[in-house]
Amino acid sequence: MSTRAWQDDAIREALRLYFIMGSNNCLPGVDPVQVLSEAIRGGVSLFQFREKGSGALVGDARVELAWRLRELCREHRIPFIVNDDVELALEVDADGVHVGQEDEAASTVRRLIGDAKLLGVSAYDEREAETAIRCGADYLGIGPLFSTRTKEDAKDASGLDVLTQMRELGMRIPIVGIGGITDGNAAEVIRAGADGISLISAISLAQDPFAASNRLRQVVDAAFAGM
Ligand code: TZP
Ligand code: MG
Repeated sequence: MSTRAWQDDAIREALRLYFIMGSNNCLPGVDPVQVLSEAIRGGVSLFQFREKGSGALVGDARVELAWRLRELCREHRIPFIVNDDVELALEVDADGVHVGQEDEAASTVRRLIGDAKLLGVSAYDEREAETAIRCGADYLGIGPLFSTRTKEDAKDASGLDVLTQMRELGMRIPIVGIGGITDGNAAEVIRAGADGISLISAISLAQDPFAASNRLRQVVDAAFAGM
């Protein structure tokens, strides 16, 4: 029997519109707290704090921003996940941790965070997905599905077949697609087998993050309603 606190159905629900952001993903001069606040109002269902890459905050400023975003999520009952930093996740009592293939091993992270917190793992293909599941992932982030300019070291876009194939292979774990997702391709991602879409720039760089997330949420909900 699993002692995991999170059930798959609750995870799937949370993955619907999964917003990822760090301060350096926002337009110049725009407050990330304001962006997340508007994005939640528009329909974001889960948030990941990813403060990395060029221009990212470090030290106390990074921790302070994590706290502010964490509190905002708590206020709105939105799960708050920290990218690739178990120590920070424990410090702010995040709901989970997300790691990529180059980060700390998923099995190590699971041991450190226990079964009460969510563990998300990025995977590019079926092989990485299988390993992540074995190492204790609660959900997978599959991508980049489409080309992205946000992640400096991103692999080539895989296209949607990887999602279809994972489902055909019988992988039932909650999955969120990532990489170059917009309101124009979000419905295809859902129809290919994802439980939700995760994205950065389609919301973080939008002139109106409320309108952008509201539109994305409508597209995702409509895609599920039509299946
Ligand atoms: N992992 C794979 S692609 C990506 C990450 C973090 C970046 C996604 O950003 P965008 O702006 O939604 O393409
Ligand atoms: Mg990473």
